[in-house]
Amino acid sequence: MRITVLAGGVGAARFLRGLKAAAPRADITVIGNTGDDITLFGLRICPDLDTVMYTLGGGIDEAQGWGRAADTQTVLSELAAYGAEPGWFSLGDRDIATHLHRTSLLGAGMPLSEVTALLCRRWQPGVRLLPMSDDPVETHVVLAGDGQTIHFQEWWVRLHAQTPATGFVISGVERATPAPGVIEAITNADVVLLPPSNPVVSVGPILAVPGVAAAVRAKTVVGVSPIIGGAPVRGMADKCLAAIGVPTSAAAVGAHYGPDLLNGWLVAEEDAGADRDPGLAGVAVRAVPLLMSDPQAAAAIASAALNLARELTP
Ligand code: FO1
Repeated sequence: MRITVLAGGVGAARFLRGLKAAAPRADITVIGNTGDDITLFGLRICPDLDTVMYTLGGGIDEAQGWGRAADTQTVLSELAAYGAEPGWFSLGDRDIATHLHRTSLLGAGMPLSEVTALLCRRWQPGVRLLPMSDDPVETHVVLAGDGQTIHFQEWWVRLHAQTPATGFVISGVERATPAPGVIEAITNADVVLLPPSNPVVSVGPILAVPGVAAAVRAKTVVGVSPIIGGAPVRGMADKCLAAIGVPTSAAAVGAHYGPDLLNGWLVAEEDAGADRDPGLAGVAVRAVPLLMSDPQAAAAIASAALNLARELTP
């Protein structure tokens, strides 16, 4: 079975770990969001690609969900001693090695997709990990009030998404082309899965790459709600949804993707009533336990997504 997954960070990485366990023989391609990418201290940092790579490769800091296990912060504290900015983004020493290597390969002219494949040779994530595009794309946040625009990471990490936003600009996306293999992976997939990632700033930028949404719409697509009982399972998706005027509910997020894109939508048992939402007309809604409390729970969710996909495949 060929499965293609559009992935954000922590939620997607944990779902993918479950998917690998649920479908050990499947050929899995992961298309990672690069809208969160940022250049700091001269280093190109790709949080979502790294979170997937480290999680599936066994190197993730499990408690934090991002960054390397057992990392130290010697470099960061030396930078702080120089007063180097920004002081709000935390980088571990082991993690910095990834960014140094990536940045020097990019500087030598290697495209991000090749750099990612090279980094994955070490981590052996057991999936093919592709960035959504080799072109630089960055998500910026439009702040309420003066309409000032700041990088997504500054809003998320420094401001903890507490400063109200009125929207997001996915800078560079209209000129971006899908990375090599992205459209083929979607077109050749038996099923496309949307993990419980942030629909606005994780899956949204991938779908905004020209050609991606049209390719996805032609497939059997099953999504997993990142909202349980009116609250995000993790992170601050509620703040992102509020910024674009979408209520924080499983039904509203499903309707945001829409019946044109989604064939199946997995919601938590407490959200079973989502199937009556007019915005989900024509979408097969199934209610299952959705809390990814451990790898076994993640595997059960992935299994439910695959069963629904099989049911819906013509
Ligand atoms: N998240 C934080 O909340 N604070 C940090 O200092 C931070 C640093 C960081 C470094 C590398 C990396 O790969 C991820 C990092 N994250 C950090 C997570 C990241 O900001 C976001 O959670 C994602 O971009 C959203 O998916």
